[in-house]
Amino acid sequence: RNGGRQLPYDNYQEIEAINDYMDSIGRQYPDIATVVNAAQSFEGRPIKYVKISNSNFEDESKPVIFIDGGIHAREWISPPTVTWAIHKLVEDLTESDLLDNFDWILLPVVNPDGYKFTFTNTRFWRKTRSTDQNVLSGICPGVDGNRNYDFFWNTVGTSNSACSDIYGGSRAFSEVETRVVRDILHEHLHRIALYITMHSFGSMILYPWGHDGSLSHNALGLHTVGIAMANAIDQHSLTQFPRYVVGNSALVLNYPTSGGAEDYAHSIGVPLAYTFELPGLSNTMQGFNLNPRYIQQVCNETWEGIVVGVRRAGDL
Ligand code: ING
Ligand code: ZN
Repeated sequence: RNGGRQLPYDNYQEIEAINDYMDSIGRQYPDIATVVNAAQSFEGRPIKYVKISNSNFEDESKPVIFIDGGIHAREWISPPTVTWAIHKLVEDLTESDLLDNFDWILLPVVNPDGYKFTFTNTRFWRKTRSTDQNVLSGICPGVDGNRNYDFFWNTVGTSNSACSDIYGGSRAFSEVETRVVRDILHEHLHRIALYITMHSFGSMILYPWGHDGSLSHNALGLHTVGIAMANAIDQHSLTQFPRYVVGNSALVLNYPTSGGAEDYAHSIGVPLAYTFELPGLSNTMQGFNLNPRYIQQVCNETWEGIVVGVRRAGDL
């Protein structure tokens, strides 16, 4: 199937393969899948996403589920969980309500420059690769995408120093990569029912507010749906994987952080906004190097969580 262009799930996925896969899906299933070249990254790579609908995405008749991955370059388990969602919806749909009742936007790699750099140069690179931030950026390129969103930007759990791994950038949305996510959120804001940004690692489902640890007006909904997703994942998981922990981002992490995607999405009105910290099976940097034998498992169990979250989102 798919002319040998299927993505691997027994090894990590290269950016070129992910982009080719999306293009191939768009060509093979034009009635369901539309590939959008949203922008070029700082280094000129396409930032692509897939819009999926079994009716007409543009008639705006259904709630939208928006999932992104790969904003942090080294978190290699994140993009495959998003490409797997594309696969399940477009190539292997077994539960038709997921397309009958929802439209989808799936963006596997927000930060293709950083992601590429982790394959070619520096395995544990986290940030983007932009160099126009300030005088230091020539020696210290890159901005932490998950500190670059415009909600309490540059206030806590972030850094002003371009050389820091949690550098928030010279201004909110300084990065074209985060602007792509921002623009998707705003374009479809009135009907985005659920937003998930995929990270690793730690086996956690985190919800706002991350910047101060307070609870939002929708904390009960966020917690209830978060628990339901975690239970579904745990039920389909392996004994050697930790059970998921669900809670407010600042409380679960033990530190507040500002300028994150999940806080931003919720602040502009997305009712259910989450950060998933996928499994890592380590307490060290080796958590980013989850053994590739587990990629398929993580994709499967994460998909089970997504399905439960989507159905709950539709009920609210
Ligand atoms: N962790 C997140 C980070 O950006 C996080 C933790 C979650 C911060 C939600 C803010 C909001 O630091 C990883 N692994 O990137
Ligand atoms: Zn991350």
